[in-house]
Amino acid sequence: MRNAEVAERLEEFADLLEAKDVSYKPNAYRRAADNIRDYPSAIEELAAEGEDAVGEIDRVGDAIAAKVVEYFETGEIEELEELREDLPVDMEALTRVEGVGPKTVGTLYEELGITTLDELKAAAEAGEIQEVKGFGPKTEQNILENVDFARQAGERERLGDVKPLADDVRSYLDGVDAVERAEIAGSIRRWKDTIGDVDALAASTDGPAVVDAFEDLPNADELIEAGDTKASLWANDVRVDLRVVSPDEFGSALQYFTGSKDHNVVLRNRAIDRGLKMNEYGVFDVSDVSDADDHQRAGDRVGGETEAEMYDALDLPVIPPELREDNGEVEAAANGNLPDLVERGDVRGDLHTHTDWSDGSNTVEEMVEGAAERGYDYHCVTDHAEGPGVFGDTGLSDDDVREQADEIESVRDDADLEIFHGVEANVDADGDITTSDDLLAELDIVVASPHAALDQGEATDRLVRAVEHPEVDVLGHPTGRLINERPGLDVDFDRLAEAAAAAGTALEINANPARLDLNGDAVRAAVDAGATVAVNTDAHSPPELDNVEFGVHTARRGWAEPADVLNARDADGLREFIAD
Ligand code: DGT
Ligand code: CA
Ligand code: CA
Ligand code: ZN
Repeated sequence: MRNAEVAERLEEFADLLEAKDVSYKPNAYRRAADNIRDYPSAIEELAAEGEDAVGEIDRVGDAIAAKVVEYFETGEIEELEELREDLPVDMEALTRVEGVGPKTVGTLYEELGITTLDELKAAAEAGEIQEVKGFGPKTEQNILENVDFARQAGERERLGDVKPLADDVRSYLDGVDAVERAEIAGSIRRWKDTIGDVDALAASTDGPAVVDAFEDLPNADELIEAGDTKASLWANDVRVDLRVVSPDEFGSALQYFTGSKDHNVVLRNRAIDRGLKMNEYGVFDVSDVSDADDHQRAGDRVGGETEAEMYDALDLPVIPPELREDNGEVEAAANGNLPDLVERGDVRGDLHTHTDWSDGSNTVEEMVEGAAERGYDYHCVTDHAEGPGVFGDTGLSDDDVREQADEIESVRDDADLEIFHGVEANVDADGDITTSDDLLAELDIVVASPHAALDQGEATDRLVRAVEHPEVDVLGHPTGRLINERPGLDVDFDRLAEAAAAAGTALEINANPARLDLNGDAVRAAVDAGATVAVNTDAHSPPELDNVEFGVHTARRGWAEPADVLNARDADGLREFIAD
């Protein structure tokens, strides 16, 4: 299916038109792009039938349908090529800077000839931007503050965007005859929130056969290189590296390529202290070997077929991949102090979810059913209360929330699990909660989240004030970050965690892969301070409840055990925590 590819072209078209100050048309292109992207069958097949068939898609008018057909017939859209020539800018990168939209890009190109992020940064540093009509020192300052973030964001992908591809690669390799075992290693196996590339590993005695099959990966766009036991390609704009290793070296390769690099350095030093040599081929006893450095495989092989053998040779238990970041995990393992990490099965319910009462897409009943299907003990309904940063009229008034309570009561009668009725209240720029205390006191559970003033930088006092509010039970997505889009609030997590622990308020790990907020490091600060965390999906539909997986692994990156996680408690335990 090439729907996403076509949608991207149309979106680029929309951006370029907007940059040239064309009104109305850009939105028509964007709506068409959305509907083509979501269309359940292949756009290239419709295009082969002609313009009328493409025009059957909702919101795709004659003009756009013609361009889609042109794209498949000629490989390009002439008008788009002309726009590109007229405005040769790196639109995708430039609009990644917060506050810079296509119009700004158009103006900065006209006035200053800016086409790239580097040029944008240089112009801001030279004070040229504030001289442009319609811009001022504040805009320039804003660009300076956000341009580096935008550059980093271009280098790494969100875990949630790459995980499905990685899963595809793994199951594809699993299905190749010559492959005995396949795994994804690297940062994906460690569940890092952003990903540089995908590291696939296959055990086989026939490298060339596996590499051949890998080149035919259905998601592959372009081959980068291929050898007998190694290959790299681009798939969905992500680089995928494959290494084929002999089955008896699979454990050592998996350990090595899982990383992190820093974790491996600590292990290798521990190996040296024990007269051992450790690398992707195994662990070797080199105490009687003089030229061990000259050979990858030297001395007596102690282990390497399994990952457990690698750690065992160093007198260590297997360290869970999420901990392998050189944050004291090797020392903890050596002392028998590794945490007994929380698992997905420990989670008994979601504390932060939405329904169609606010901006969710499903009814209370459907969401509750989704929770029941996932085997949960309880489910919390926490729709948006009106307040700063809550989009349009999606936020509920006090009256709406009270009306919703009646519906919840009726769903409760038939439900197989407990339902807690709550609200997602708003933390304003001063840390005050913008919903009345009266209403909050009537509800079972209160999640409070910052939705506005998310670019104000240092915000520890603000969030401390929110967690100290007597009615707040959970601080939702504390920093408000959106990975690769918005850095979010700058928070001293040690201080926030102490305040949360003292106030008996849980800190959310928002499991939406665009957020993962708190991140692993912040969870670690929470756990160390004795604060309680909650793994919530913020689901707006039943399938999104499955994002809990990303939250659980983020909790694990923060060394969280079940006892640290509020929604690993049973309903009584939860009630007890939120009662006071
Ligand atoms: P990424 O791709 O930037 O998200 O992060 P990783 O951790 O997947 O890093 P990557 O893809 O460069 O390499 C995969 C693993 O291979 C890495 O975590 C550890 C191992 N590795 C790669 N290069 C080296 C190296 O020079 N020394 C050591 N000790 N390990 C390495
Ligand atoms: Ca990688
Ligand atoms: Ca790599
Ligand atoms: Zn929410």
